Amino acid sequence: MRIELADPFPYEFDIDRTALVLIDMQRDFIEPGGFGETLGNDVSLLEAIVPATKAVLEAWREAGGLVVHTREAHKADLSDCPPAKRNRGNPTLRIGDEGPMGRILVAGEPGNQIIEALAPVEGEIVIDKPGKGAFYATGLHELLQARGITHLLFGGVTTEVCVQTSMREANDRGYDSLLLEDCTESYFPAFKAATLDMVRAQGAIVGWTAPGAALVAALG
Ligand code: C5J
Repeated sequence: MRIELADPFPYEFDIDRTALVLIDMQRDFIEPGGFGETLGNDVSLLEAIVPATKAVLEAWREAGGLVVHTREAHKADLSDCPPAKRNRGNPTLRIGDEGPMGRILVAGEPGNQIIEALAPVEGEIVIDKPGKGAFYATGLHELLQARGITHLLFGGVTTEVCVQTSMREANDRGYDSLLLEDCTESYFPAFKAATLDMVRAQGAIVGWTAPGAALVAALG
């Protein structure tokens, strides 16, 4: 298959060797009343990508492609949360504190669940990741290698933090990665725009970008 509209040049992939990776589409980042909003962020920016992401997810499932969902999630005892991550800055709520939807970034809490519209179905991989990158301390690379995956299609939030970090990790591990432009978002639109530019600069130094509809069209 080929996404003609991909930037900076067409992207070719074999569906059997490609996974759709949706990064951290969890309630606390996206839903009104969650952790993201308590930090003063405009979560409507992130909510706005849900329809395009759902359309891609449904088309990808229909085509039989592998789906990976990630959540930024720590163990309840925070043994996998470095003090440097927990103590940075002067936020009103820290990782592990009780937030509006349960303990912040703790596995199993209501706010840590993937939003209902994109909820994983049986057979899909769900990765709880303690870092920003999906490959750090997760075993994701081994799971993908065991399935012969060579290409990754990324969506999710936030573009310049967990999505970009994961895509760079994937690049260093040899995957050809594409970021779905309207299936990713940041609380800071300028950071999203800069990330898309950085990814595809210098002849796709990190990977490609393309609109979700271009992927759906390629799937036929
Ligand atoms: C993610 C974050 N998922 N911004 N986390 O990007 O802290």
